[in-house]
Amino acid sequence: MSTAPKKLSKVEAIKERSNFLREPIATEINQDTTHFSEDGAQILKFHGSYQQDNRDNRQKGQEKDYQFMLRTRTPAGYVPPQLYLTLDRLATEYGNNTLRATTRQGFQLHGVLKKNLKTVIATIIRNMGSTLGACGDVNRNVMAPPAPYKNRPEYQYAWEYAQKVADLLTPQTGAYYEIWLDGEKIITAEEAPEVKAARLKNTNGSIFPDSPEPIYGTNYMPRKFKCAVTVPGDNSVDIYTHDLGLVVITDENGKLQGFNVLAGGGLGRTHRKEETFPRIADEIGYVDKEDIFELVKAVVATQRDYGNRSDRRRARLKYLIHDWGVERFRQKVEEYFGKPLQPFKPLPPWKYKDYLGWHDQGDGKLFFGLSIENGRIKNNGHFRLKDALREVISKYQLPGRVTPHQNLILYDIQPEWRQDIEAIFQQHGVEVNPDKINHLTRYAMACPALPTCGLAITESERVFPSVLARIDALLAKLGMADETFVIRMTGCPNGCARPYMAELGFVGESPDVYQVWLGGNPHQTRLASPYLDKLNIADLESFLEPLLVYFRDYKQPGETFGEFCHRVGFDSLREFASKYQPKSDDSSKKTDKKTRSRRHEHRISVSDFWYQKLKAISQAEKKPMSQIVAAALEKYFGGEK
Ligand code: SRM
Ligand code: SF4
Repeated sequence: MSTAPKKLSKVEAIKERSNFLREPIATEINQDTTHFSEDGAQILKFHGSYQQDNRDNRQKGQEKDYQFMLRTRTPAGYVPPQLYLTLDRLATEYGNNTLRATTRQGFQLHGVLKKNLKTVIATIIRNMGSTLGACGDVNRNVMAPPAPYKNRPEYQYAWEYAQKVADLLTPQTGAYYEIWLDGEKIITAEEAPEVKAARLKNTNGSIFPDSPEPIYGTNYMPRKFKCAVTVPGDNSVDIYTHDLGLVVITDENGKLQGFNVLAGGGLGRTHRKEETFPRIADEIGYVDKEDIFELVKAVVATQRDYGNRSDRRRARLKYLIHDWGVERFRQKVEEYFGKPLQPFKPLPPWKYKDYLGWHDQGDGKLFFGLSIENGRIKNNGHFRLKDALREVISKYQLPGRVTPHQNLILYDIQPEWRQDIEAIFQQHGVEVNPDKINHLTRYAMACPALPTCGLAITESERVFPSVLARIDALLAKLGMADETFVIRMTGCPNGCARPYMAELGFVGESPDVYQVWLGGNPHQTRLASPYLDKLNIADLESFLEPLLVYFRDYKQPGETFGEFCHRVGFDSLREFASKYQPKSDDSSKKTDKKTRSRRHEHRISVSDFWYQKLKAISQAEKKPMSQIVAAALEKYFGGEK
C-alpha cells in the first residue's frame, strides 16, 4: 500500500502564496476590471466577500454579470444601530436594494460591483462592522441565542463568550486593513486581555509562536470552521450542526463555572458521493471557564493539523471525528489542551425558540422579534420592510440581534415606544403579531440559491413561498389546517438553511427536482434522513398527501410530523403511500373551501333559474353540480375537448 502523502488541494497553494491573505487581491483591487482572478476570488472570501454573477443574466458568449456578495461578521448576531443603518444605505447605493439576514446571524449584501467593493467594505469597518473572516477557511461567525435577557446571566455569558471566541479566532494578518483602509487600523472594541494572552500561549504546538497568524499559520484551516455558544435548553442555534458547540454551565447563583463541549457537527454534502454526509455533533466533555480558550485552541489545532487538506469535500472536522472516532479525537484534543477533559455535564432537553413578538427583557425594557421571510429585507409594493426598519432603528437608535432563523430582534425598547413602533411597521404593511404570520412560514427557512449563488442547482428562496402556500392548502384540504412543522429548503446539497435538521427538508437535485428529507424534529436535535431522491416540485401534493393522511390518522397525541415519520419508519410510510387512494370525502368533508387548490378549475356564472334547477337535480341524483354541468356540456359539444 502506498504511503505517499496525498496531493494538497489547489486552494492550499493559493493560501500559501497569498502572503497572509494579501495577494493577489491587493494588486487586482486596483485594476480596472469587473472581477478577480480565480486566486483572487478565493482569497477575497477570507475578507468576507464572494465573487458571484447574476445567473438570470447569463448569456452565451457574453461576459458574466459579475457582482459581489458581502457578509458581515457579527458574533451572536449583534448589529448596533449605526451598523444597521449603514448596511441599509449601502444596499441601496451599491447593492441590489435588499439586505439578507443569514442563518448564522449575519447580514449579506448582494449585487456590489468590483469598483465599489473598497468603498463598501471600508464604510462597514468605519461604522462598527467587519467582514473579516465571515467567509474562507477560518472560524466563521460565532452564534449564540439572540434573546437579550438582562436578568438571565447565562444568556449574557453566551454573548460574552461568543464575542471572545470570535476575537480569539479572528485572522491577525494586517492584510484586511491594508487593502480596504489603506493601512489605517480601526478597532470597534478592545479585545479582552485573556483573549490576547491565549492567542500567544503555546501548549504542545497549539500555536505557531513566530507566525503573523499564531493560531492558523500560513495555510489557515483546511476548511471553514463553525462555532456556537448556547445556554442549557436553548437550541435556537441548532447546536448539533457546528464544528464546535459550547454550552454555558452556571452554578445555582448564576455564576459561570465552565462549558460543556460538543464537536463534529456539519451539514454539507454532495449528491451521489456517499463519502460526504451531514453529521450531528458528539458530546466531547466539559472544561472549567479558565480553560475555555485553551480548549477552543486545542480543537482548532487538531482540525488544523489533522484535517484533510487534499479533498475539500471531506475536509470539515466532522469527517476527522467520523474517521477517527470520538475517543481518538478526544485524546488528540487533550494533547494540545495539556490535560484530560472532564465528563460532559447533564443537560435539560433542548427546545427550539424563535423569540418572535414582544418580550420583557428583564430590566424594565422590552425586546421585539420580527419575522423576516427568508431573511430578505426589502421593499415590495405596499410591503416596505426595509423602509420600516430604517425608520424604527434610526428613530429609537435600537440595537439588533440577527437570529439563527433569519429573523431580527430589536431590543432596549422603552415600553412607551411600543405603540409607535408597531404603528410604523403596520403603516409599512409589516405584520407585527407572530400569531398572524402563517404558521408554516414562521418556522421555515430557505437559502438564497438563484440568481446569486454560484452553487445553486435549483431555485430556493424565490419558489419557497409558493411551495409553503401549496403545503398550507393541502393541509387545509386534509382538515389539518392547524398542523405546524419545520420545513426548510436549499438549492443544492450544501445545506445552508440546515434542511437536514428539518421535519420536511427539500434539497435541490436538478432543475425543479428536489431530494426530500424527513424525520427531523421541531427542536432540531435529530438528523433527518433522505426519503425520496427526486421529487419534481410539480408533484408536491400527490407526493405529500398520503404521508400527511397517514400522519393525521395514526399520530399519537402531541406528535409532530417529523416525530411521526421517525417513529413509524420509512418502510411503513412507503407502504402506506403505495396503497393510498385519495378519497373524495377528504376534500368534501375536511376541506377549507377558501384555501382549496383550484389550479385546474375555472368559475363561470349561471342565472339563478339555472342554478336552482342544477341544485334540484344534484339533490335528486345525489351527484355534485359540477358533474351534471360536465355531462350537459359533453352532450352539447359532442365529446370534443
Ligand atoms: Fe452556506 C456556500 C449562503 C449558512 C454550508 N453558502 C455558500 C455560498 C457562499 C455559495 C458559494 O460558496 O459560492 C452561499 C452564498 C449564496 C448567496 O448568494 O448569498 C451560501 N450559507 C449561506 C447563507 C447566506 C444561507 C442563508 O440562507 O442564510 C448562510 C450564511 C451564514 C453566515 O452568515 O455565515 C449560510 N452554509 C450555511 C450553513 C448553516 C450554518 O452555518 O449554520 C451551512 C451548513 C452547515 C455547515 O457548514 O456544515 C452552510 N455553504 C455551505 C457549504 C457546504 C460546506 C461543507 O461542509 O461542505 C457551502 C459550499 C462550500 O463551502 O464549498 C456553502
Ligand atoms: Fe447556494 Fe447551495 Fe447554499 Fe443554497 S444551499 S445558498 S444553493 S450553496
